[in-house]
Amino acid sequence: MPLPATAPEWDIFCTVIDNYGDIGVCWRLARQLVAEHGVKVRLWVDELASFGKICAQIDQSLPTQTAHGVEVRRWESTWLEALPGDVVVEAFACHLPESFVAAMAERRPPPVWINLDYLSAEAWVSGCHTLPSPHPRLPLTKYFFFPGFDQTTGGLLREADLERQRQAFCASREQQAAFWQSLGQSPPPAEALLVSLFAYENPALADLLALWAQSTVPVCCLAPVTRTLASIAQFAGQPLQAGDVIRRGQLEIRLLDFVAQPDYDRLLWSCDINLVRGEDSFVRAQWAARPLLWQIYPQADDAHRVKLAAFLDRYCAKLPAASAAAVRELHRQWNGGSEQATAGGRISAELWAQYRAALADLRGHAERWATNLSKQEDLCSSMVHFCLSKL
Ligand code: TRH
Repeated sequence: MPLPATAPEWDIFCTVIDNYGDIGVCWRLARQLVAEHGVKVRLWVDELASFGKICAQIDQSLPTQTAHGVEVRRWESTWLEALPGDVVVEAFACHLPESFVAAMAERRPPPVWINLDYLSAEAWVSGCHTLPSPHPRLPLTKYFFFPGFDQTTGGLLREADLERQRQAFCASREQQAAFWQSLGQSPPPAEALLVSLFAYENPALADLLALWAQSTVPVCCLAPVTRTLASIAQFAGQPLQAGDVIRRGQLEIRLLDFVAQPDYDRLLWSCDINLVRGEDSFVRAQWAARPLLWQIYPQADDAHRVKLAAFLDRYCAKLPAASAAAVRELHRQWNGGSEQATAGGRISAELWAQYRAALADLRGHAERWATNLSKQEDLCSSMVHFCLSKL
């Protein structure tokens, strides 16, 4: 479909609830719109501190700045008037300023208004993707846009060049060496099982660390400093910070500074197993085509358990039974262990051994999974095409 003669203008609104996922997704979408679709993007963000962690160029003191071709605006609590663009994306049902919505209604033609929702593998998503929701008073329609795992959804964020970049990195010792050097790290030992660790507080982490220390093969755990720091320090028996390296038995833990998004991809591409969380790192681990262990973002009403089950049903469908059982049980324990939200999971030596035995299967499976998913249109492109059809 041809693009309009002048670059379309999009406004993306993002509130940072906690963590990095909301801004992580919005920032990725914004960059891809600029780089691949010739869109002019204004990204409105209510908090720049988290943003600064995943993009070093962000200057938290500035109300307006440009990074990677994206105009970044601090979304102040007192809204200053602004003219809406051709498309307005409200990320994760963040509430748009009333006067901005009024300006949207006055614009001719009115902007295409999208609510970008959270990712879920549940079947109902297909039926809700692109559903219109007319505004109760104004001549505006909001459309629900759902990321997802099949063609009936909006797909997943994936840059056009991502797989080519991954393959080039995995084939190049020079690129890998330069990557470790850029992190201030020596390359991890070639014989070690490499694991990246990005998780929330998790009682089962103590089990994993102890099992890795007693492992028959060396394990090197690369852990950007985040909410797991206290558990790692407790395991080590000493206070820790980014840059520290500790060794216990067969386990070496390297605590890393939070890295920029593109470097986080390289970390995932480098590891044998990626422990990821939330939404965006979970998707990136799938594009890394390596086995993953997902800690889902916990929701008060336990809705996350249904989401986790829906994903595992899809992910395990084509795995041999024993490997599927190991993946399911490890995820169950890593996500609390029982149906009671307060219970903590436990990872036994037997469960870890079952998972290790499945690892070769899981590696091939992760590659096939990524290849299949990449046949689907990516989320950014499908959103652009949807908006063009409504403009
Ligand atoms: O930070 P998260 O836990 O975010 C969560 C989820 O998005 C959840 O759905 C949402 O409701 C909640 O926040 C409020 O996990 P997520 O989604 O993986 O986001 C992390 C981002 O940080 C992702 O874009 C990857 C990036 N990242 C880096 O850039 N560098 C790093 O070193 C690491 C570890 C992550």
